[in-house]
Amino acid sequence: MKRVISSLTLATFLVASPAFADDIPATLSVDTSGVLPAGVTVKDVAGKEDPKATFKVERILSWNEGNGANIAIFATTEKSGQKDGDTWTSKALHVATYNVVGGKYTKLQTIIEAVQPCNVDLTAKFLETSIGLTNLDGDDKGELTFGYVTRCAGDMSPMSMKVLMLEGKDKHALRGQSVLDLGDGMVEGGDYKVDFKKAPKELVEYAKRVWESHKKASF
Ligand SMILES: [Ca+2]
Repeated sequence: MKRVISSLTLATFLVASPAFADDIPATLSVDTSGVLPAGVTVKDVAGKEDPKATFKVERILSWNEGNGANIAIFATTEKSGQKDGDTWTSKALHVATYNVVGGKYTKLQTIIEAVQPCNVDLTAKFLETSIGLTNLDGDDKGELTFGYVTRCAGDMSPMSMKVLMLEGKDKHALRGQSVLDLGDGMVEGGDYKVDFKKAPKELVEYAKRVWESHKKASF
């Protein structure tokens, strides 16, 4: 009798869980070689190619979903110069997503977050452990989540912080400030606004958990 129940349970599980939707996160691979795919240019990712700036590919995520292969390129552009005796640095974060079919790259989304020339302390970085692929709503599209912080300030103040979730051509965001620990139990920042439009609630709940676990990011 026990064996029969086990078989029925397995059959029910297979019917209730479309293998494809469940498989999307499992197809994820990460490339940190720093090399752009042959079908993508620096201008595609960064919006322009500046010979005075250093363009760096941090990582490329690849996965399969309903429309075929998808990639997400995480990159930065950084530039420094001297003016009036000061060193000025600007830095931009880039995320570009593509659908790849038959070697042809079709752009889905471009995210650019730039910190303008800054002559004090500059921070602009992806929160590495926030980067992940899910399919929480079980459809045919993966959700790419990532957070980042930016700041140009010479004093102690919270950073601008965002947690974005990209699904195909949809973009959802939490936008606010990181938490700055002032000591003696005092904190500043940590608030955010939710811009998830009509996304299923499991998506925004996941993003909020990512926010909570990264809001104390260091400069
Ligand atoms: Ca999905």
